[in-house]
Amino acid sequence: MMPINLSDKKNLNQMIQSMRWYGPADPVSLSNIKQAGCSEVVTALHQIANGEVWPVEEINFRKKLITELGLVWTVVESVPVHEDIKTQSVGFEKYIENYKQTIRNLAECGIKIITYNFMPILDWTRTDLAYTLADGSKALRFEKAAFMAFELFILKRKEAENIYTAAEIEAARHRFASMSKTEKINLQKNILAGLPGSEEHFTIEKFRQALGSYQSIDAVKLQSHLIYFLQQIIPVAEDAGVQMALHPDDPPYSILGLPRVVSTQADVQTLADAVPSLNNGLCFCTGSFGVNAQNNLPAMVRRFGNRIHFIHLRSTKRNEAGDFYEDNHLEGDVDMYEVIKEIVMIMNERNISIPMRPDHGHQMLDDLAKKTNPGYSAIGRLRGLAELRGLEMGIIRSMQENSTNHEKI
Ligand code: CS2
Ligand code: MN
Repeated sequence: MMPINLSDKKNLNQMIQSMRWYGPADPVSLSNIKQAGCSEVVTALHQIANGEVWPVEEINFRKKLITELGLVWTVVESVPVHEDIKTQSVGFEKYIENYKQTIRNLAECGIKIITYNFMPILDWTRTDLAYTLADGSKALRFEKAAFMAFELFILKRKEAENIYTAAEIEAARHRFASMSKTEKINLQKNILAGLPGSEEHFTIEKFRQALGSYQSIDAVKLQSHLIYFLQQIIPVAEDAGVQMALHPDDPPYSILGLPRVVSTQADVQTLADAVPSLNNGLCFCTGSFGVNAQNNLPAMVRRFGNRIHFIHLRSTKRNEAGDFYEDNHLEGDVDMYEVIKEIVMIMNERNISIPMRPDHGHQMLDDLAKKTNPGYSAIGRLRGLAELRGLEMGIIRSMQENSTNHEKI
């Protein structure tokens, strides 16, 4: 895309501010979200079993709850993709047909941006849901040694012994020995059952079975299954005027020997080349892509700008051991200033506003005494959103000032 001349525009478009809402049982209410300054919420019908069609009546019922409060629902996060579609197991076509019908039904209700991911078995993964930071607030964290300890000594995945170095296995053994019984139980829970948005909950036995179903599926195969899925659903999305927004892998690399195919710029490029329609788009999650230091986020926003239909803003901080935790939204490894600058340029080139949400937040202040979905606290996300909107406003104002100064010269 060609950079625009900002002086041609009086008011630059800004991002649409939203928060994720898990439905009526979410301890963070719609009115909390409204008071945080959001104009929209992002939600999903979590009560519907993975793979089933979302009926129009249920979509409208949820929509009514939202609009009654003066909020808007334009983005779904997520319509989960059934495992049989990812593995192409016998009968998977039925689930693709159901997915198409859900796309049509959402469009009929006026909901036209659909987030989804293509991570095998597990959605996002963390080992620690209450990592205490220096200021006393709590963050989500992925600690490699703890994850390996789970894999080697709780799950007892034989093949894992061959993928880690002797030093890594030693570190994991050490870490495992240092854990209390409760810590071990929590670790297992966090990985297999604990995170909101992941639609599946596993026992160790069920999880071993699920891993077994991926034995013959490597990254090349999984990618071809994703491309097949896109070839099937994107024409339907085009017809219905729906933008599909694929969320990247979190973390953006293979775990537990499972392939992951939406982790890098090259991965996204392959999918865009295979199914060029712009309805085949992205949920640009800076926190997920940002864990891989090779991912140049501002450059990726520029490159895939036409395909970004939804944005998650969050920053992570990595270390050399391969651990990362979720940092304050304007700190950590993500250069949020550069990312938002690119987003503002892209939005104004496309002449649209793209919905965003602060992706996760710390538990802080009164959050610490409240039980919320991990990552989805009220005050922590409010802090993130407040910082992000301030940064965006500063960027927009200075862009406009620079262009008016140009005019004067
Ligand atoms: C997570 C996920 O990183 C994240 O945004 O909160 O729940 C994510 O939203 C889904 O995987 C998207 O499909
Ligand atoms: Mn995200």
